[in-house]
Amino acid sequence: MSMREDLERIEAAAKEALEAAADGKALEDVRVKFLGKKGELTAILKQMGGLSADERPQMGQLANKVRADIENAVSERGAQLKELLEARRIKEETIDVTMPGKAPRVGKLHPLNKTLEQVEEIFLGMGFEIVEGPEVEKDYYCFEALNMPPHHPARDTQDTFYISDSVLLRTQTSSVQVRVMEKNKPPIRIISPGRVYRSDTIDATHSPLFHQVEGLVIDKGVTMADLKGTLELLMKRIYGEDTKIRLRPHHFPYTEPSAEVDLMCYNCHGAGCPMCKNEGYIELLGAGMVHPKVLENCGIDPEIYSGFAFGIGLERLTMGNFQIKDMRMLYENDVRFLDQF
Ligand code: 2NL
Repeated sequence: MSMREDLERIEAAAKEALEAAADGKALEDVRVKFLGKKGELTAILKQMGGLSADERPQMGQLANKVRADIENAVSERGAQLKELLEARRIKEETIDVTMPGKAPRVGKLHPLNKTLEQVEEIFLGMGFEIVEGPEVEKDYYCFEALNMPPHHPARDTQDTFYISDSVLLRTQTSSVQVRVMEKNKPPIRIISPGRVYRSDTIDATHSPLFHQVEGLVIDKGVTMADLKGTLELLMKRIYGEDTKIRLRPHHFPYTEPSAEVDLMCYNCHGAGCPMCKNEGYIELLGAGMVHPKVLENCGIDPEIYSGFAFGIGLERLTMGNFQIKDMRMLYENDVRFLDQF
């Protein structure tokens, strides 16, 4: 076969191979195969020495043309591939904006947190601060400072989770307020929301873990009227402006006098109905004037200062607010239930 035929065959083969090259890697392989140092064209050129003197320049010229042609074809195919691949990529990445979307599931606040936020908002509006403290507490802050000495029935192992003789899960958030009184001078205006623990058997109105919002106001000249006004405002904001409250005498070791506070039945507005067992009122919380001994224990002079305190069960408030009949629903995390609030 003549060299001319060889060169023409190489050019045709190169063009065919370029046509078949489908990506950058294949294109480069073709380039090396035909134009590289160990490529087919180089192999032919090495045979130039065996040609006659008048054939040599002709073949040289033809070889150069073939090389230039193949080089052009390589870069042309390169540009073509680039466009082709880009077009394919764009096609593959096309998003159909008319397809229906996947609606994200949006969570919502738990009814307990909803009520708590509402209560916090109301007290912040009255100039109270929100204070939190430890759930694992010293006996002193939970009982002793609150006028409940070692053998007081309220600290019975029956309803208290002890961790050691002097450390326990707090049974009320009063412990937080004792800590505040120890460290601060009056005036004090705080609420302390949080989890509390008592060894109760679970039923529709009891749980060993529940939530409290306690409140404390200490200043000169604070009276029971301030207590009643504050609680009345709270309940009017939550249950409506026509809501009334009622105070009944009670006993707590840490307040004197003490009262249980009833809420006008939100179902019958005081007329009497099955909801309030014909009472017209529903028991809601405990409160009273801070016992002088408690003030003394916390370094506050009861001859100069007085104050009121109250403890609200957040569960009970929430159940009343949203008409929930069974407390257990608040802990079961059944989305069908929680979705309703
Ligand atoms: C209830 C009633 C109450 C208090 C909590 C309190 C706090 C301090 C001093 C005095 Cl630092 N009292 N808190 C007062 C009266 C009642 O809770 O039914 N708890 C379950």
